[in-house]
Amino acid sequence: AELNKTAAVVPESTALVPAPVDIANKLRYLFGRNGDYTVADAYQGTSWSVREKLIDSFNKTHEHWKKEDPKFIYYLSAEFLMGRSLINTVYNLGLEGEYAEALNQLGYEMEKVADAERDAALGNGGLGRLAACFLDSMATLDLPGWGYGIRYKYGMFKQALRNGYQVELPDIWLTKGNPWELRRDDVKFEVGFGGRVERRKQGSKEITVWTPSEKVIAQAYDNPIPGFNTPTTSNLRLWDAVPLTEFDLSAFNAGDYDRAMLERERAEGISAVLYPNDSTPEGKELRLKQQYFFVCASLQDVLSRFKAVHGNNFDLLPEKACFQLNDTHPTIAVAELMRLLLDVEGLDWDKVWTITTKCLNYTNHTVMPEALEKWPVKVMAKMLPRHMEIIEVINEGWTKWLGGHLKDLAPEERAKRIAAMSIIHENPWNKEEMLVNMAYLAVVGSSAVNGVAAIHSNIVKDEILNDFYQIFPSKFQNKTNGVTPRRWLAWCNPELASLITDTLGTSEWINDTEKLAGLRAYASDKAFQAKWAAVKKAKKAKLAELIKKVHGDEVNPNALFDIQIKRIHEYKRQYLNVLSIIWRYKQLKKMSPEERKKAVARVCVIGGKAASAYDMAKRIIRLVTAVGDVINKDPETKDYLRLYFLPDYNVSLAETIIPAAELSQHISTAGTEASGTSNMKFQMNGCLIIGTWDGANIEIAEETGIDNVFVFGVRAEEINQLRKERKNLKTDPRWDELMRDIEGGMFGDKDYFKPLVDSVNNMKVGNDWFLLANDFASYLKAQEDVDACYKDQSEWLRRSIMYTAGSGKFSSDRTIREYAEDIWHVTPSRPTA
Ligand code: 7GP
Repeated sequence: AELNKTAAVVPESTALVPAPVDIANKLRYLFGRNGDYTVADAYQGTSWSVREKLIDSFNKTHEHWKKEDPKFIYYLSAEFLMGRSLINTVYNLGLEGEYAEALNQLGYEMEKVADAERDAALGNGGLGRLAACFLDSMATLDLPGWGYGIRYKYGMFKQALRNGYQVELPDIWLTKGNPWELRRDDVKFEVGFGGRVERRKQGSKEITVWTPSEKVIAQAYDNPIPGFNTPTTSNLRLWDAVPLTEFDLSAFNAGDYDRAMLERERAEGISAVLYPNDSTPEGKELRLKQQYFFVCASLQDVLSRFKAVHGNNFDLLPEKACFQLNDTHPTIAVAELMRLLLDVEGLDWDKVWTITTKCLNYTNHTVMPEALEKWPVKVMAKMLPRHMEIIEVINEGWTKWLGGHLKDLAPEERAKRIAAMSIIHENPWNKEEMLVNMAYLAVVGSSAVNGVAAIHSNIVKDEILNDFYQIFPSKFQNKTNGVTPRRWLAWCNPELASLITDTLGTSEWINDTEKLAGLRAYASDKAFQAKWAAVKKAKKAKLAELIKKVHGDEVNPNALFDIQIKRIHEYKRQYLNVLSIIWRYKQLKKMSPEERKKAVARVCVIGGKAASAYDMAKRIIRLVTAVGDVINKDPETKDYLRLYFLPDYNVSLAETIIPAAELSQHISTAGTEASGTSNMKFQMNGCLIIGTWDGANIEIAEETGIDNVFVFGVRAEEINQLRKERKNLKTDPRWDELMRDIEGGMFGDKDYFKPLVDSVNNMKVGNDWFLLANDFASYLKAQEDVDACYKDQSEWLRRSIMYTAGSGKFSSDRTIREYAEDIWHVTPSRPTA
């Protein structure tokens, strides 16, 4: 019988229970704890209490959106690097006073309690963290929108150091339960793989039937995303893979225990681990399986909600839903949306193609050629036979259309161009193998294609996808990245935030970062500079504490804190940084004690993970730790120079490091870093930048005033030519000396460092691909400029203030507004408070 739905009177929220009581209740009834709490308990009690407020807000928002039926943006991403949630949730919901007070009454400090939370590390680096910032901004701007991804059981590996070498440990993050998610037992979809495709007659029509050989269930988990200063709480829906049948009892009864467990293992394997790669794809079948798994579930989910309201009126779909493909990882969506509308809904090809291309858009996040995903046709045909057929038909239509479009070209030239733009093409390294080029599929199947900083979008147009740009110039756009000023300034640096608020007389800058420009008026004000310096000093003390905890060393709190944190990659050139540190060390060694006293003291910090299979990156980490081992112990220089590798760099560590940084390094070879986003976080926190003319550094320099930034190195336009000439480069004698030092065993581990030396050795054709030697001298010069500036503290502080003042553009609110207006055509819809 139907339940009497109107009989239940649901109280509107739990908000009436005082927070301290509620926390104690949660501990009592969820964990069986009665007093004698640990900090970890305090975290659990607080977060399960806050969760209820979050869910109230989430429910209200979604009731409102259900009623209004606005157009939605769905952000499809294999990665969401969310970090911790407690502080963000409490502050975004405006509950900080209430909960700080409650914890005080129980004898705890919010900051310490928050520290007990594990990071949700379902992403590798920039791309995944950008997705997390975007969700914060979408909710804050009241944009109807959800994220869709995978609920990995194990996220980004934990990095530890053993004897100075990276070791990878599993990230076991769900064992203590996750208060920030909500399992939706009513939301699950079947996802199939493999099997065969047949045509069958159905009346007068021929239909296509795909019978997968393997099926799993995608189980939805909702992760509410609270906006700031708004009643809106949106959603990140993550899929967990579970078996169709819970347990094969007959196999078990027949004594075959392994077979009884098999289906569960196979299913759970799909959402088990995040591929720990940044910029390089891991060409494994499981990865394609993961991609299809979450795309298939997400599209079915969206279509089922659409149909519940609009029935089969699919012409309306592009007015109600659009999807952003976060790099090529979700690109199978092109074929999957086609399949669902063709085979399941029975629409015809032309209509389906129009709908599909209207609904999808694609963002490119890297210029690294190895990261442009290509799947062997064989693999795709086996795992997704129907999708392979659809891609073949798309490609036939596309190449045929191209033929017409390029009819004025000479036949040979035309054939060449078509071959170069075909979605399915030969593997250049193995002519036997055919590949599906996912970036090409994404471009052909989308309405808009964008890069993530001005220079990068130009490289996308002029180089990476130039053929396509020539044909569809208006498809290509730029959307310069941004970061959320909530997490990356207001919440991670409350001291600076309150100084800014006091000075500007308003906290409106948290929603409108352009207001930070008001700080420019105070940049040279000595009294203000002193306050600004005091905040930086306090944040430096926190980082010094952390260094002490990890390495056992006290560092000079008056030294210049010089930071480089990001994934370890040859193109990001941590190696170049180390070389300049070695050079600095050698100079200090040569100085008299008197001379040394005049030198600018530096504490250098490097942090970042190397992909597990990236051998050269691991050697770079070992070089950092080896150099640190030598210089941190040297009694002559240790007051003037330190180098620490901080292991397990992640979102939470960044929240401690960035506010403390005085100089940050963004020194990629020009034209290689698509944008960078930590550069924006450092800028917001008043940290000066030493950097190349690359990615978003350029726009940051424009906003901050180029004279305030330490820019060095060759320009992107010169790179191709310089690479050709690299083997004839006359290297700087200082460079040669450093190469000999490392090769000669100055830091031990000679043999292990040999490939590193060889990788930038000018004697070998094609080496030093990232042109470290070319930029070395100008980098050292820029470092001298840094020292000179730091000696003039008032000038340094003026610049520091100018950085924060110039960071208005780099709020992800601005980025998201641009996506919403230029690509998504989604407008705000705010529930009433
Ligand atoms: C990164 C880019 O390297 C970085 O420059 C950019 O700021 C960030 O995306 C956000 O747009 N790319 C990745 O993290 C990545 O994995 C390969 O790219 C797909």
